[in-house]
Amino acid sequence: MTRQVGVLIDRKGNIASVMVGDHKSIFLPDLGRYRVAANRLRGLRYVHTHLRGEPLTPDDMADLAHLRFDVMVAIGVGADGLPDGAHVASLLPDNPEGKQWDVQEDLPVNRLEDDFPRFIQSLEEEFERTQRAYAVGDNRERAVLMSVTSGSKAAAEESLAELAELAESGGVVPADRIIQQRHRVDPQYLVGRGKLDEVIVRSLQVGADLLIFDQSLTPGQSRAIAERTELKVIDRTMLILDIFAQRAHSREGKLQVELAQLKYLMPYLANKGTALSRLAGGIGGRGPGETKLEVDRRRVQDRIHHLEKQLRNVSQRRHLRRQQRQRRQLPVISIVGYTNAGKSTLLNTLTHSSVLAQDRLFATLDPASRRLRFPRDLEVIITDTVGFIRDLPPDLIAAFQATLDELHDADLLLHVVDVSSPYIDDHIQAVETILTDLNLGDIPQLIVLNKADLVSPEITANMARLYQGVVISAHDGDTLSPLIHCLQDLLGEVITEEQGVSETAAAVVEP
Ligand SMILES: Nc1nc2c(ncn2[C@@H]2O[C@H](COP(=O)(O)OP(=O)(O)OP(=O)(O)O)[C@@H](O)[C@H]2O)c(=O)[nH]1
Ligand SMILES: [Mg+2]
Repeated sequence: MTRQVGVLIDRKGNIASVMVGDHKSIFLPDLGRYRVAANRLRGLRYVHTHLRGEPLTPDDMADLAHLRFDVMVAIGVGADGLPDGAHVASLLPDNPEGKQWDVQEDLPVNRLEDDFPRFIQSLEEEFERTQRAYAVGDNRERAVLMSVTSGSKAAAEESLAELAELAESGGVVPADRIIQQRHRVDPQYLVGRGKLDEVIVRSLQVGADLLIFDQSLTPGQSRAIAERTELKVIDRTMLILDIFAQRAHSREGKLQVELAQLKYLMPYLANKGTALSRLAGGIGGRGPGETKLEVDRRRVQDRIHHLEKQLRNVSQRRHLRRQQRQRRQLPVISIVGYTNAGKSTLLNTLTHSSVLAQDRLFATLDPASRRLRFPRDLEVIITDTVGFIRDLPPDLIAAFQATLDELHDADLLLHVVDVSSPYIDDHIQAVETILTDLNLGDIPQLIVLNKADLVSPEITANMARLYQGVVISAHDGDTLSPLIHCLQDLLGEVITEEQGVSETAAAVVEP
């Protein structure tokens, strides 16, 4: 007897499959027919023989994890062909030790007669009970966040913290975070296979069916990972695009987001794999205005052309509006800054208006302009626009060109910074980089250190010196007078400089 024999048994005790392998392993059949939600056990027990009495192998444990079997049993076969002891492993619900599975070795085979239905029922109940701890009061989707890095763990953690905020903003509960440090990424799965199996078990433990990578995935990787894990798989860019899709309200915003999404997703449409079809509808697959993302490549190409044409029209109209505004010669102040820094709040407090301000990333998508009259009888246009984030997807910048172009009209950029963020330097740097990329580096800029109420006065004083900024608390109108004074002075300079130019221009135009 030189071959292992295995059977798959369903919950009712029926044999679903019989497999014959070689002396040390068995090739498992495709379990596509037994697909279940990624946060459930498979409903199949896998019982197979081991010919040398060897314990469960790493391959056995990998199969247990990635196929989420109810239990994995290896029965030793004695020289007489009769069963020896059995090794039994099952996946564990969330536990303080962070264990993924439980193994019992050398059980007498007759002990296996124990009531399996009762065992599996209580195991499933325990899974449900512990999963509930991660469901935050509702049935929002839950996600495991994954980062693969060759850099420091601290940097990866910082980046995952932001990814968690993005997930929250997108309406997803970030249930757990996993980091893998490796020198070179795995070409197929980005992470090592063992780590990916750990992710599968973690998803089961926390009841997640979504896996979000902090790093960009190639279409091939996202397909391979989705196939192995049976999870929905998206990357940071897709998550940001999805948030934008949820927030787009204006016609222009919708056109821009759909264009960015289609351009980003285009390569994923090459093969109609499971990866994309699984996304249709849920997070990562939401189109603006609930248009389902088309899965047909050629039609997508047509749609991209159509959108580009419409956007050209929109931006022409926008251009006209801007010319009219320029004719009125009101100076323009544009508020820029990292997302969630408090830009919209500042606009609201300054102009007594009520544009949406929320504690979530990318609350603002559509730009808003308001008139603002200063005490010294100076009137300006002040605009609030979409927030920035590090590694803003290039397709998104390209698609938002029309919106961002408005910033070129600004006479002054108010760069709002959240002083209470531990990542203030990174945020300022990210904004500076984007401003330079957009050729806005030459516009006069004033750093506004916001949320001063959240840190001590000593810290804000230090920051003000370090960044040469004005300290405010955008919530509170009473804190804004230093900013208003500063703006009047700066604008006074800008305007006297500009008036020289526009007077000559006017002299030329007029007959
Ligand atoms: N404590 C405190 N919170 C503030 C202050 N200013 C804004 N916030 C809060 O910060 C959060 C983000 O404010 P928003 O004005 O929406 O920020 P934003 O920069 O427009 O953000 P996006 O549009 O998402 O890029 C909201 O919950 C505000 O209430 C402040 O001075 N102090
Ligand atoms: Mg805003």
